Amino acid sequence: MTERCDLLITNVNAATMDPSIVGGYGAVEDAAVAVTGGKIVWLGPRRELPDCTPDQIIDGEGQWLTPGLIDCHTHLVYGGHRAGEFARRLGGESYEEVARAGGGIISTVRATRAASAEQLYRLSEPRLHALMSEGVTTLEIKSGYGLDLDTELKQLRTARRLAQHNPVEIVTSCLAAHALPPEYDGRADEYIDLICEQILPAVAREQLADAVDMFCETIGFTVDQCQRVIDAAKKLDLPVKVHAEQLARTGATAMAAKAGALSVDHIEYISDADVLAMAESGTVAVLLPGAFYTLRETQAPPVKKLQEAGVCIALSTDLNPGSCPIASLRLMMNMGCNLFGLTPAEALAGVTRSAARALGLCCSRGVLRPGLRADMVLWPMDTPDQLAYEIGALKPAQILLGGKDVTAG
Ligand code: DI6
Ligand code: FE
Repeated sequence: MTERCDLLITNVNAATMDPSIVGGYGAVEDAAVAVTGGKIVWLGPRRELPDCTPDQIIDGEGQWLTPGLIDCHTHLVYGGHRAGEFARRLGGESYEEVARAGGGIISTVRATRAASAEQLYRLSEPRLHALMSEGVTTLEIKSGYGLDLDTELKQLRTARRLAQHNPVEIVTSCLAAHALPPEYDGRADEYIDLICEQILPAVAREQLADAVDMFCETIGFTVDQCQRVIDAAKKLDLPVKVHAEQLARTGATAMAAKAGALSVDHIEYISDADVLAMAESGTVAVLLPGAFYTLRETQAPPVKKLQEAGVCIALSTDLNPGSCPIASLRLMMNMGCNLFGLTPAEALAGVTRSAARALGLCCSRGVLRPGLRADMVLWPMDTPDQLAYEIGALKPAQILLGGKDVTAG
């Protein structure tokens, strides 16, 4: 390869997360990485680097290089906050009781409907920056706090605008089937009509969503209602994701696996049969330890059974005002280990290659391999175990998005 390349990163230890390379991190020590046109064109031991003429060289000074982190499940765009509700739950009220008493998601819906698009943008950008400062280069943002046509569109447009004005990749999911809006009290099937006949077609026309999500739960929608949303999404050629078995077993995961969903998220209450169905369909398990922690849940998802069945396991923040007001993906790695028994390497896989798979993006990112995006983070650490082990002080030394330096000043 005598030709030039845009960038050469040398003198680094690469945690490629490539499952074809031996070891939990797919590590290549004393490596070099060549980048052209925003993509990795060569990666391997530095001593094997063929002649090349880079326009720019980064000396990694022996630091570790990982894929850019991916947060595959957030509700980052919303108005208001729910601090008062947090105090009520500490006082003994359950999440369901608060929701049934008109609080919960519906209180954030009121605040989000009342906020202008500009206000929503201003409220959401600091949450985005918090994740980016941790090395997040791709994230997913859901709607779901509008529950009417105009506000669902307002939320999704805000997410697209955040992507236009920040050096980060953002994909979106329409989660209009998040909760029943007060104006449809007792008329859930009619609200599902609105989603299938008006909201999803309008979202698709404006290409505002890359997937469709739904809350299939005792305080959300039934399997039959969610199946209708899945059918409508398929008609629009949009992939689906499901908030499933978070608070009880409902049959949501079985429905999602049968539909070939990209992912099922939460899944604390899934059965052994659900695990096999996910293994069969290739549906990714997205674990959300922050919501488990915040809701002081005690039933953990069956991680060992998922691993034994070969189900792909991702980790995410579920950043939202109610069940996880925590803008830290690194803390989720730590919680994934401490609360769900993952190893540090499995936690990093959960926020890189598995998270990419949960978004249908594994052909473009999540692993350091030739042909994939040069989304990479340089870390001043001795071992990648430190990413799940310590929270707060260990910050990225450099963040590259498509080979471009986007490290915040
Ligand atoms: N499950 C959750 O934990 C979040 N949404 C969902 O479907 C909670 C959202 C909120 O409480 O605002
Ligand atoms: Fe969620």
